[in-house]
Amino acid sequence: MTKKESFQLEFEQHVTEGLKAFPKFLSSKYIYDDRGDELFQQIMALPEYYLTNAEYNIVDQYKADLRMLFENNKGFDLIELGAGDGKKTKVLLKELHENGTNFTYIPIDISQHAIDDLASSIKGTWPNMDVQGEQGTYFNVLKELAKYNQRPKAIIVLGSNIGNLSHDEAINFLKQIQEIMSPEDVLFMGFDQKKDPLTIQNAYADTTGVTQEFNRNLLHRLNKEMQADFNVDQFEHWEAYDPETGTAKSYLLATEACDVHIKKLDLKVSFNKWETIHTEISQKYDDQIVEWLANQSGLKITQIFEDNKKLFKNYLFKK
Ligand code: AVJ
Repeated sequence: MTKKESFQLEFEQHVTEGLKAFPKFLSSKYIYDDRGDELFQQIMALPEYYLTNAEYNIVDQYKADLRMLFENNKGFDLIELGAGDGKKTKVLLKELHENGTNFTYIPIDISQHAIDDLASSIKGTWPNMDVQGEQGTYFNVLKELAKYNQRPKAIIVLGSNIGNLSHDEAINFLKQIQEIMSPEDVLFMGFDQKKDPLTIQNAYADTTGVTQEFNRNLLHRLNKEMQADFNVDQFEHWEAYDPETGTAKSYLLATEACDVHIKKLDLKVSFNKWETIHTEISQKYDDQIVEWLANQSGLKITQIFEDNKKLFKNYLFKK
């Protein structure tokens, strides 16, 4: 089975499980096809979506420190999980390039389209940069990453992408990273911070409706790829941030009772009026939670970086 086929099979199994369950769920990782990537780009450009600018500020402010932390006389592999469009990483790539640093950039993303775009835009800017993109989900790719063991690694995970995972899943993810790290390797990861709940709520319930389209893209994908007959307009985006747990949850809400047929899965699904499909969590953190996650996964926090508006933090971990 090709990578693509096994991914599709996983997707189909997930949809069957998630839509038969009560309450229903679908994972946000399946939002990201070409259209989903494009919608996420639009989200990142929203004034309400403060995360991207905040982390950009951190990388820009501390790029020289990061270069010195990552640099190594043997050269190093810069592995990025969930690279996306690489907007923030390019600041770091520029810094490394201008200082003649010896490294290979290995961007990994669930979207092949994102990887191809990123690789070609880097080739355009820095023709001699060594770039080896790979398509895959974090968990599948982490297994393959063990092969990068010839020289030190700097593993980076930006955007608070870890926030899409429950704490248990996050610990599992961090443990898998920890297992492929050598004592000299570093992990640099972004964690969006707890803050005024309204700021968070607004970041995920924008007034332009882009986030709604992003969330609805899951249903468009089921219509396209699994011959489903969702009337997508009948599903509304709903966002709920709980400041106690720090979890922002996204839902698709059926505004009318309806029956949906997913032909490819031979599955009929009924929705009551106001029934939900839970689609995403975007977890918010503080130092205590991150320390606990690190502890649970055998990692140590060695440095903390914060943006100028104190909205977001990046943590440096070692084994
Ligand atoms: C890409 C997972 C970091 O949860 O903030 C943005 C995705 N969802 N708006 C996030 C997202 C709705 C984003 N991450």
